[in-house]
Amino acid sequence: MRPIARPEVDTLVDDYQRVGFAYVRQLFTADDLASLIDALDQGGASPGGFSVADSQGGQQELSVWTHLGNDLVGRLSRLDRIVSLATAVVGEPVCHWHSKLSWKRPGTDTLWDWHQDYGFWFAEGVARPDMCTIAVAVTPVTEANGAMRLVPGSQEHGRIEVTQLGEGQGSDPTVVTELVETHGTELCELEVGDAVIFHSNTLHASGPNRSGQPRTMWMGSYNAVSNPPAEPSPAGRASEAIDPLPDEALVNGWPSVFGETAFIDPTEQGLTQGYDTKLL
Ligand SMILES: O=C(O)CCC(=O)C(=O)O
Repeated sequence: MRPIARPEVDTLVDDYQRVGFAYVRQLFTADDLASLIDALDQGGASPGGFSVADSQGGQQELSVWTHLGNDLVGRLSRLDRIVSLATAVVGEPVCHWHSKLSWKRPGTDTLWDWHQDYGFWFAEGVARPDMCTIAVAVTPVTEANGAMRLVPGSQEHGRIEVTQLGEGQGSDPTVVTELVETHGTELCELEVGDAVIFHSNTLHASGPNRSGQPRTMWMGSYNAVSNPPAEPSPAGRASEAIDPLPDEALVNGWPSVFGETAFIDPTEQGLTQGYDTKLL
């Protein structure tokens, strides 16, 4: 794993504050992620998966977990290089909110409607949007296979109301249209191991996978320690600052890839967030 030097982090924090997101190219190499890549059934469902409806009648697939075990995915969310980036952009020690895999099978028409993550997290009683997500490409992520689009500067708008969009959920479309027209959008294409870190109020969306290859991203979300949800979370979200693991913990010594991970069942745990949700 390449070293991440202070000037790179400073530039990243500047970008994040200015436009609401920043890239870290080759945060991991494909070799660093090889065991995770091998463990995923790239053409089909990932472990613990469920789907949420989108506005066009599609079902967007993902797996989510909050408890971090000693397995590979439990360690990934606690790695020093991840936690230190989240801490740098949030500006204080962070706790783990949740981690997920978000994937699009080859030739599927599902999409993520325009939304801010904080729109949903606010509904769990979190007072401030001092939260971020780090997305890492597990496959190449391209326009053809459904890369995210982000709206630069949208984090400055503040929270937008979440509204029903067909069977799905997303940010109020009137505000989205205005922000897309005034700020434009940026396509977020990633090579395997590249990362993008984005603010919880940054508007984002992604389109269908029209390619013959799957599109998979790991996403870790983090919250400022001083910003806990109002009620104890039904998902068991953490409230203590993460004690980071050395980066080598990703490649050495873990007992399994997913063996200690308890995947969230959103229907059982009251976390459907208004989406029409199905277990896979
Ligand atoms: O996977 C994607 O394209 C976006 C996922 C996303 O926006 C989310 O999980 O909130």
